[in-house]
Amino acid sequence: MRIALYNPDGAAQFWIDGLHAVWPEAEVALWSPGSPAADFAIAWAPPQAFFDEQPGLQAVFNLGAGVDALMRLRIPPQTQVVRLEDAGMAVQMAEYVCHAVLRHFRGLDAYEADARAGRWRKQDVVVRSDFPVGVMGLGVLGTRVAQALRGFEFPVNAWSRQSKVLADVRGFAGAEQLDAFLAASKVLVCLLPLTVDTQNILDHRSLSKLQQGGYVINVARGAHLVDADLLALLDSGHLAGATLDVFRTEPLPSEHPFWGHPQIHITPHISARTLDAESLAQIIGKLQALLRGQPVDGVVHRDRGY
Ligand code: NDP
Ligand code: OXD
Repeated sequence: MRIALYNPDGAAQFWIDGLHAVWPEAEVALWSPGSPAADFAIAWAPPQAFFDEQPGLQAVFNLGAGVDALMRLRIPPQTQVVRLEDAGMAVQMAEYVCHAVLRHFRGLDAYEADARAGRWRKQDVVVRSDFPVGVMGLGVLGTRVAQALRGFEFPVNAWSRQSKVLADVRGFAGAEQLDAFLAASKVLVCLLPLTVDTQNILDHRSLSKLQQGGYVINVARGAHLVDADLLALLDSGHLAGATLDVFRTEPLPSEHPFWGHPQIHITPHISARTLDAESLAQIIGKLQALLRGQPVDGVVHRDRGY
């Protein structure tokens, strides 16, 4: 068995050693143009040539949860695309989103500014019932985030493609319930996959539907958000702020107006990092199942794009 690696997050040797520990006879190597064709691949954002040169790939394991970069490529029809599910990312996403929500809800930025200025001042109390949080995407990560927010007793709404039931969370589904979901939410957390249906979904129309003083947390993909529309709604005062971890162009260009914006917090795509050990263990388990001819979770539906 030949396994091609492309752009593993950590050291390539970690992956080679880890795979050899289970399949000592396997040929595992970093791919570069002209490499021998492989049976399986473990890759993050490979170029088109990666697939063009490997027409017999049985499966590609995406080194991340989001497969939008792969879905832009022509992948051989028989190649199964398998993504990471959780693999240590869900708890990180819950930490990040809860931190952003709590920082805004408790006015901690204002307290930090006051502390720097040597000012002792209490903000008005905000009650949870005035702070409903809407989670777009109730998949592996969105579910964990919604549950973590419930742990802090926020009212939580969730929107998915198909209807889902999650304890103490108000569910909305499909395009026809999007406006009702937005109108019921003050804070919006985007955890959707990037697909033809979801690109630019955070635009002026949808963000205007959030409750007055709304707050946007985008931890999914930069192309979900129309940057100029967010800026316009911050200027108009309809939105109070945003926490953004993902951007249309990464790294965020130095001249971008998000940098230094007083109402926008920025992080460099770190809300949920890919963890080597967890990812290796999950991929080994899935590859063992595939080799036994068993079904595996996390196979991407190419027609819907996630
Ligand atoms: P899942 O595939 O498990 O969940 C996706 C959710 O989105 C599902 O609930 C799905 O609905 C819903 N959805 C998809 N399309 C639509 C639509 N058109 N309308 C309404 N709902 C829709 O993905 P994960 O939770 O694992 O990951 C979500 C995304 O998070 C990834 O695609 C990636 O882009 C991003 N991510 C970002 C990271 C970061 O560090 N910033 C790290 C990891 C992931 P249904 O349940 O009905 O199928
Ligand atoms: C992912 C990511 O999709 O890191 O896993 O963004």
